[in-house]
Amino acid sequence: MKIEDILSCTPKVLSQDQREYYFENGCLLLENFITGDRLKKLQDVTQDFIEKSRACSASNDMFDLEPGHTSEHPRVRRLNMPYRQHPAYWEFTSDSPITDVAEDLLGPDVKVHHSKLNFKWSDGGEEVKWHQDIPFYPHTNYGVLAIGLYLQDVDDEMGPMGIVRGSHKREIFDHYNDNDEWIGAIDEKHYGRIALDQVDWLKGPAGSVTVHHCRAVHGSVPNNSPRPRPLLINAYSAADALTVTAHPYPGERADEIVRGKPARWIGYDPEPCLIPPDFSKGYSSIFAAQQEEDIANAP
Ligand SMILES: O=C(O)CCC(=O)C(=O)O
Repeated sequence: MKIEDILSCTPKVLSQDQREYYFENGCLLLENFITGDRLKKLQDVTQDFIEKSRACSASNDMFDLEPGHTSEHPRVRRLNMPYRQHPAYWEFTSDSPITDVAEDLLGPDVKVHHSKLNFKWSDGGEEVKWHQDIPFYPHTNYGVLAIGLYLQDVDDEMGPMGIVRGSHKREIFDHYNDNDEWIGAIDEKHYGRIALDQVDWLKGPAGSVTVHHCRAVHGSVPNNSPRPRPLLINAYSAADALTVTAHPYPGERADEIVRGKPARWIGYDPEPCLIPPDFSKGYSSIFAAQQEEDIANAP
């Protein structure tokens, strides 16, 4: 849908100013947006998954673990596809105020693309290098975004999500290195073309929500604080934006309609998008790709 058509629909939860800020800057922060029992339930369920991770000694379909993870001192990088792991996550993804945010910014017909919970553990939880999301999952148009929920208070010391304002309107960068290997990040040699002096560092109390456009350049620094920084991310697309390459997390509820109805017509945007590796052969995570851990078998 065109931006003006989206803006002409009555919003569910955002003000018109917030929607306009998003379309202009490619990002948005909603402080204290999720509160009370809904937040507490997600915090409790997440704590149970951390306990469960103690039984794992290597990354698997559920957990992406940091190299230093042990049963005594868990260090979880990511819980993969949380909404497949527990109904509380699915309820949050499919029918909550963040689904309303997706609708206010994508239009009335919305699909969920995938979900992940990035922990960015305390005392060195890994950075996420500057990247754009859309090269990981190209769609026929750019009506695609990601919404993050901070499950704990997040300050500057904890590696909050940083988003380069306005970068969604500029170029899509290469995410391969000079050897044609997928690195899931923008090579430093291109940093001169990113406006790194225009970063919004999105932080706030537990329950604050971040939104970023699929073309927005974003990343986060390591977490050197003594507190983990769990960020529950759900990515959505407009119903008329169809995926054109293999889904990184195929299967249950990938690309399921969560608002409105399926599209009858495909929406196309004219600008080209980088093609990722063939993820039908397996996908591990952005962390593994960026740290060049599994580069041979993951993307
Ligand atoms: O967890 C973060 O700080 C950023 C996550 C992110 O950009 C991603 O997983 O694509």
